[in-house]
Amino acid sequence: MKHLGFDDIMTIATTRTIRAACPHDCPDTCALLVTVTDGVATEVRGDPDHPTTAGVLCTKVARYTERTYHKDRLLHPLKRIGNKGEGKFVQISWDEAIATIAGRLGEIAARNPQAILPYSYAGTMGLVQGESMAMRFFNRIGASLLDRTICASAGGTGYKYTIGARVGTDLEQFQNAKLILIWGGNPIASNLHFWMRAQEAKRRGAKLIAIDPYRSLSADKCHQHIALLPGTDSALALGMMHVLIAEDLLDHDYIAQYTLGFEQLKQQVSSWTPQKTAEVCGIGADEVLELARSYGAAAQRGEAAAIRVNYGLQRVRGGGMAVRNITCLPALVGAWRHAAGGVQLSTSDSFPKNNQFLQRPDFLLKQGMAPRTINMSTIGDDLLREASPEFGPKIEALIVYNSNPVAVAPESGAVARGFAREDLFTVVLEHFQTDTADYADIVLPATTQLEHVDAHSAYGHLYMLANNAAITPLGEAKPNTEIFRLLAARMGFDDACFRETDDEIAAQAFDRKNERAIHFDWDALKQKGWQKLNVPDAPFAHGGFPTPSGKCEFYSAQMLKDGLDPLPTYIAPYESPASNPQLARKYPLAMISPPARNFLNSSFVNVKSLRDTEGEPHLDMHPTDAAARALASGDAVRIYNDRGSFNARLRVTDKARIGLVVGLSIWWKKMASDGKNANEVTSQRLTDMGRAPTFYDVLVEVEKAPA
Ligand SMILES: Nc1nc2c(c(=O)[nH]1)N[C@H]1C(S)=C(S)[C@@H](COP(=O)(O)OP(=O)(O)OC[C@H]3O[C@@H](n4cnc5c(=O)[nH]c(N)nc54)[C@H](O)[C@@H]3O)O[C@H]1N2
Ligand SMILES: Nc1nc2c(c(=O)[nH]1)N[C@H]1C(S)=C(S)[C@@H](COP(=O)(O)OP(=O)(O)OC[C@H]3O[C@@H](n4cnc5c(=O)[nH]c(N)nc54)[C@H](O)[C@@H]3O)O[C@H]1N2
Ligand code: SF4
Ligand SMILES: [Mo]
Repeated sequence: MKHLGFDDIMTIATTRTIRAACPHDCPDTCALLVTVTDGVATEVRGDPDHPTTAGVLCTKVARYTERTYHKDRLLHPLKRIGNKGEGKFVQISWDEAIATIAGRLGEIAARNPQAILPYSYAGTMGLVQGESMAMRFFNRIGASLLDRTICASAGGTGYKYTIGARVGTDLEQFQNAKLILIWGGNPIASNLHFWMRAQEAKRRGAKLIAIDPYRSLSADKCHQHIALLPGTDSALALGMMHVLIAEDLLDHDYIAQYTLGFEQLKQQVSSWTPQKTAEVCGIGADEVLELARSYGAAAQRGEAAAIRVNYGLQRVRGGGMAVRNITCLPALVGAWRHAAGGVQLSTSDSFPKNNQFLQRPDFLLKQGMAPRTINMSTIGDDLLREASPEFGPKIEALIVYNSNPVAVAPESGAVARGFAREDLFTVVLEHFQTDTADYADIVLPATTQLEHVDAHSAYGHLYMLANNAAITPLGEAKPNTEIFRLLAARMGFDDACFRETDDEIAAQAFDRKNERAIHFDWDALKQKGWQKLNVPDAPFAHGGFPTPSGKCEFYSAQMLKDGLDPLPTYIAPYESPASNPQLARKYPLAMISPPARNFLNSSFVNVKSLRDTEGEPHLDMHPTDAAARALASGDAVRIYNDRGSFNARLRVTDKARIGLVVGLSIWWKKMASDGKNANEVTSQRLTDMGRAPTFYDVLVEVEKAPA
């Protein structure tokens, strides 16, 4: 037998498995196992022991090493030498980058700190690499605040008025439901681990009903698909309530004990007959009737009737009201009595996050500062605004991290014009040279999830997770936290909180004084990877809604105070043939641009294998609409309205209902043949509540693209 010599030992690879968490803006927040061989991450797997991940990852994150080690990763700080948007940069040192930024921000802050604006969203959902050190820094400066509305605030607000907080059915219960309404969501693409539970429920005999204007991947696999017009969900819920009340499919005891305003609700929905509802929603009256009966009858039989309401339906003018109306349904039929009944929109508020510690809003108070708030969903217009008494100072500096606004924010034309302003100082912290990074004065290379530490909550399940760093940072990349630490030091902020390490921050991410996180221990979490919150199985089986009245509020006094109808009502879209016939004569087609399965918003578009699977930007159109325009599958088409236009390859398919076109998104503009994407035609108008964007409230016309 040969004995191993020194050289042999040196060549034996050392392989370790690191526990991590998926950082992406996805409800599933998977627990990951990262295989690291000789300091190189070679594989990312789903943790088989984590109950909701169950060893399964989506196609995107299964390729996370491809993204991490991508040849285009930003590895050094860069300074712009070309025009804004052109993408010409040269490498500079970290010292020069930090000195330049600190110098410029210091000079602006001395005049008016509110001329500085952070712009960030959920590129990483980590509590540490998200808004901890960054917000401490901006609060210390007294910069303008950012209203983070781009995704979920319409539905979140509607839900809170009714239920009190974003708390709902536990993901781990859905397999026990007998009826599941998949409402405005495409879980095969965007909520895979819920879909797995729904499939298990189906195997156990449950009925799945999709409510979606488009026959999405998921709708296609449900027992029934109700293809309503976009933006009409609040009407469908009103029609369902009408039928439930008219046919007495109610839980009178639950209503009496745990709800507020039933008599007013009854009055309010009396006019919403199946016929009227069907007209507004563009479906059959029988569909309304059957849907309500299926839902009510399941509850009457004592079966768990569950609703997974997602965000697709709230990206329209009445998006907040739509979610509010839908969340009234479970209380009417007593579905909350079952752990597997009720509704889930988001589980965010189940997590007692220690935001006071993480973000230090007290810096503002201590300095007597009350900065204005800028809405991220109107960044286009706001960047183009001059100083005024109502608006305050012109925005002079923009620091972008965890977001790609030039691709994702509505009405791209205006956004790009704003970013192109010569007198705007823009810093972008990124992994890649995105559409937004092309407009930066300084680009800073950020670490990915494999290279830094973080603590995670979730919005689709109830586990706290730890992300250990698996590898050392590539090139000169630094974690967001470290970048803001360096900036704070250079600007002379000597508060102790700017010296805390990522581990020290993570260790206090959740509030241990709150009983739901009483068992939170960072060291233990790092070892195990995940830990469930301490919460009951059925959140509202015995009422206890966190609303002002403690009840599920069919009538909301708070809504009245906020200038809204206190009762469920219908709010028509801004742009639809019914609500705006004049506009529809010019632009007759409704357009939606929901997520493509192989992208995560605009992340992963630059990962070739995933982009190849999506192919190129497509537009799905019903055969009738295509025939009317003499268009055929494979045609290059131009989609346009008064705000702008973009090109796509046409797919003629009855997946899109008549009158609807669908462009799965969000493409990097520079990876499309015409340098544009769907947000060229979306508008900056906001929803009824939550000041959110109306991405799916858009009318367009489509023609053959000029050769
Ligand atoms: N693969 C993948 N997964 C993702 C994302 C991604 O980009 N890619 N994005 C993540 C993020 S940030 C989010 S917020 C979620 C979003 O995911 P979801 O909450 O599922 O929402 P959307 O994908 O916007 O829309 C889902 C479905 O709603 C439908 N829809 C559009 N308008 C209406 C309407 O008016 N009424 C009804 N009933 N349905 C409508 C669309 O056709 C689509 O099939 O997914 C997350 N997961
Ligand atoms: N037309 C249309 N537009 C939409 C939507 C739609 O359905 N249709 N969906 C909307 C929704 S729901 C959302 S949530 C928004 C999403 O919009 P964004 O939040 O902007 O999401 P992404 O496009 O994924 O961009 C995130 C960026 O953050 C970067 N990033 C990730 N991790 C880190 C990190 O640790 N540090 C730094 N510095 N950067 C990091 C990524 O590289 C990526 O470029 O888009 C919205 N826009
Ligand atoms: S994107 Fe969603 S499904 Fe995919 S790994 Fe991350 S959390 Fe899981
Ligand atoms: Mo989102």
